[in-house]
Amino acid sequence: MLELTPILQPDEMLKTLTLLKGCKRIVMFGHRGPDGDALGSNLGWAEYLRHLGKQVTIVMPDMEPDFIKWLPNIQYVKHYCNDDEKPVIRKAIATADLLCFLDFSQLKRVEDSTLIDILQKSKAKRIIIDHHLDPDIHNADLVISRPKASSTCELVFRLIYQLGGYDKLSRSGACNLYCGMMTDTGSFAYNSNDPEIYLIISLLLKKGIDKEKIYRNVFYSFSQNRLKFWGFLLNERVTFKQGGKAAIIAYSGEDMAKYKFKRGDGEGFVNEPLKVRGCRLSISLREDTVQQNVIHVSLRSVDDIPCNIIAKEYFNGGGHLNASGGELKCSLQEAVRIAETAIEKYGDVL
Ligand SMILES: [Mn+2]
Repeated sequence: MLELTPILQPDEMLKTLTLLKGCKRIVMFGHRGPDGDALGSNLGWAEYLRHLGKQVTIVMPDMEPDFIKWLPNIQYVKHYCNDDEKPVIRKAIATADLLCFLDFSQLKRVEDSTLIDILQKSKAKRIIIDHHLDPDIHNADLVISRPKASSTCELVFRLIYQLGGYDKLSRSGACNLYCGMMTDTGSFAYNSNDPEIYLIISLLLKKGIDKEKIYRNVFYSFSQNRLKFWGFLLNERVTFKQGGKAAIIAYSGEDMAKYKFKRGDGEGFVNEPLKVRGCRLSISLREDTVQQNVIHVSLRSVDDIPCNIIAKEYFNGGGHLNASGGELKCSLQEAVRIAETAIEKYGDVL
């Protein structure tokens, strides 16, 4: 019979229990551009902490995309980008005795200098729970970093389970955790070969979640504009390189305006070129809709092609082996040239 391997070593368990015991007011954070995993893990962990009698505030630097707006209890999430919510958030941080950073390895990922400043000044203890590489270990009292895990939601489930909180986990909490595991693995298409993941899923299903509905909510929720935008990108904005082994996607603010682009409309498109037989690396370059000369970069690969190393070397970024991101401060044309150089340099391993 398959059993869930404990996530915490005995010394980590002791540390976790001590930190949780010693706090009353907790503020939790997800990264900028929150995705299913960032929100799901925060909402799931918050539910557990509330069961322990803690006062919890969840803060996201900016708004979530439409395809995860339906998550249970998302209405309680605060957004630092909203001026009228800033005072509440600042007060919560000022009085907090514990800060939790989930799906979030580095403080700088908040990307707001005032917020970073407030966080750095806070005397509260800190916990990082994450599956990205290179966690900011010097800035935390406890780091639960598992880069091989499918998602932070998986880590949060394992934590709750080991801490004895599974019985009290609600259907809403289970739904949040399932959603993050599903979105971070492309619905269990990648990064999900660990058999224990399916044990976790069965434990979540026992809570009464409807995984088919969760799937439809996330993946079958395109607007007509978004579907047509994807058609446009496929036709006009994908270029294959190295005999089809790599692809570059590049689209401008003008392209987006034409299709009434909304946040999240480009999400997942970077995977499309990998559907072509033989294509092993895909690089997406998207102009920022507000700032000039800012290009958002997204990379996906298969097998052992190291997206994270390419992202670090060429795109001021990083991430996982097969899924990474970065950012360039240049024109879209210049970004395309950089992507071409990167693909050429890695041509031998493609
Ligand atoms: Mn994640």
